[in-house]
Amino acid sequence: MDQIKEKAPWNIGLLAHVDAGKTTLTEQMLYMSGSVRKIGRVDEGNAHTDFMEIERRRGISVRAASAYFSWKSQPVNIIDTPGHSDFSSEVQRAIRALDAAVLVVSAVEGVQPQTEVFWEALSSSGVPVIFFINKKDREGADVKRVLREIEDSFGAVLIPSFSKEKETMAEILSGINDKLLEKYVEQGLGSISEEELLEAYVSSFYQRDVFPFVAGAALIGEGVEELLNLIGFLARKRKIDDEEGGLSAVIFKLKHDPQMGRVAYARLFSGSIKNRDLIHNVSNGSYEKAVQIKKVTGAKEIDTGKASAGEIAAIYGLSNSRNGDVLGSFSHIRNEIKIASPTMRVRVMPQSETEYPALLEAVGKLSAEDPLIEVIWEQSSKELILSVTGRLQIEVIEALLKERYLIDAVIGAPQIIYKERPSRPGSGYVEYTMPKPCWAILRFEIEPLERGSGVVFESKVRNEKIYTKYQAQVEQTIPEALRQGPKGWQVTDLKITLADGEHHVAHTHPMDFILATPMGIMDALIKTGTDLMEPINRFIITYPEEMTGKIIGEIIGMRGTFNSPSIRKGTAVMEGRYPVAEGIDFSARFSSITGGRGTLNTHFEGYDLCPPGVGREVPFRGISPTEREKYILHKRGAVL
Ligand SMILES: Nc1nc2c(ncn2[C@@H]2O[C@H](COP(=O)(O)OP(=O)(O)OP(=O)(O)O)[C@@H](O)[C@H]2O)c(=O)[nH]1
Ligand SMILES: [Mg+2]
Repeated sequence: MDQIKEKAPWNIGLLAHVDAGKTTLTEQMLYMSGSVRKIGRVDEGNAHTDFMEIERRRGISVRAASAYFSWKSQPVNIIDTPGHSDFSSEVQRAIRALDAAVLVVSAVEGVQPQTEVFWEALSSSGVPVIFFINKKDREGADVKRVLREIEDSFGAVLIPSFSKEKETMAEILSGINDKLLEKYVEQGLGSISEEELLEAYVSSFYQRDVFPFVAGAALIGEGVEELLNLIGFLARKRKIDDEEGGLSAVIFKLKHDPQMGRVAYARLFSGSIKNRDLIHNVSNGSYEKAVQIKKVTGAKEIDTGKASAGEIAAIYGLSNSRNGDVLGSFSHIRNEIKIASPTMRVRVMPQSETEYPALLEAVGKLSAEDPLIEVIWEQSSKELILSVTGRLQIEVIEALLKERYLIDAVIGAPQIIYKERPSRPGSGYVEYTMPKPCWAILRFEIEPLERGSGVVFESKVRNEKIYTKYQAQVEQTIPEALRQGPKGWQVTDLKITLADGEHHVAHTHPMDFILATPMGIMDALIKTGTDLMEPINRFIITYPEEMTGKIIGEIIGMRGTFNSPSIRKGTAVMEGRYPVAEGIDFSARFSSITGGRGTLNTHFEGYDLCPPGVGREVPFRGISPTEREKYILHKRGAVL
């Protein structure tokens, strides 16, 4: 039994800023471990984990791709994630399925804003991290400087991989491990056995007290064997998942098979599943039967009919499940740390009206694979709208529609997704007692919160006035109620307090509070008024020093702000932020200004208030709670 458990694959993810070398490193690991016979190259469009047509064409990863290898008989499942911020949702989901992560940092460019974002997400999720300092072979590489940068920016205690000398290990580890320190100080280095050192190394790694690092150059295979040995060593010592408990699993990849339909790849953290089990999708509340279960070991899917904790299962038959959904229970699954957000939307049209059903089905599948692509069907104007994270994602959607579904879609110009925030504190009231039979009375107080706070809910009402079960319904309906504010956009960064209200023992129907909540919230939002907020990107750029004037002009022109650039050997490095609305084409303009001699890294930072005159309102989609009678009839199902 122990033997089998030990053989469960370690699930590791490669994370980094764009172009750091994740795919190249993955390729090397697959090659050195004998998993692939011929080494592929990103630059030649034949890397194994960049298998999509567009990835090969552009030389950039778009989707998280998993591959498999075995190192010294330790199976490892490796997820190569994309670094471009348009695809951060892939990283966001992958993090939940990982045992550990390799954070790749370029020895030339060093820590980038994207590195910081991923580091924070991994830290909040409690994922152990190995650093791989890549591109040591390139001119301007400085491993020591980058290691210092990591220590300074992240406050991380770095430790060489275990092959390095014992004294360094003992010194670093005794700084963390009290038992070891005592022995080291009192009895000296000689008294510490290799075994004790190994044990301290492993436990400190899993507790995120130390972060092993390896430096190398993936392109020429330098440092890759050292990394493999480290991975193999740490993987063997991992803690075994809980097989006896109830099912707790997370879907981290979703595929559409032409014959078999939707296939969900789930990492099981607890419990087990077998063919024909009725599986509870706790993210959407549905129950679905698993038609077939295969155990995934790398490229092979073995038709075992069952899978258990620690393993990856390909589950067939979950046609309602989406990527990122949790199965069984949330108990063993990390919260999803939000690092991606759709900031734009585009209209998508087929060449002819008759293709709408096929287009709708295709975008529905894309949205299930990446739930951040929201599909909005505007019944009144017959418009199909998708929310997207950026220009590159639009390009990918266009390509996928063409390649996979043979649909030549016309994609409109991107429009910014704004948000709303209450302008001031205020309150709203709804008395839903007519037309009978119904009874739900609610009074809400709302107040704006700092940007980035999200939505906070609190209730001050006792159970005698509104039963707890109804209050739970109110809370569950809040996201729905905030989907569209008075200006047509999602409302956020506010606190909602359920201040007062009442149910009626005889007249209240089960759905009354669900129906009333949006009316009460909208009443409050109209009274307080709302301010528009716009998405902001952070950027870090490098460019030849003499172009500083031009670059600054460009950034000011986009309502951007920046820190004064630092200059290293004629190359300027500048950080700052700009509104997404003004920077939709920044990447293209930047490369034309610098003539391709610069680098640009951007990522979504958050929403900030629009300056006066900026932003736009959109009409309410569907029936607004402000049209009281129509809304009530509609919600009660009387209006088609
Ligand atoms: N000189 C040098 N070049 C490297 C090394 N590793 C990767 N590269 C090059 O860097 C570029 C980007 O490599 P990728 O492996 O695609 O980087 P990535 O992190 O997967 O990029 P995204 O998936 O797009 O985020 C390619 O041109 C590689 O050939 C290295 O160790 N040395
Ligand atoms: Mg890649």
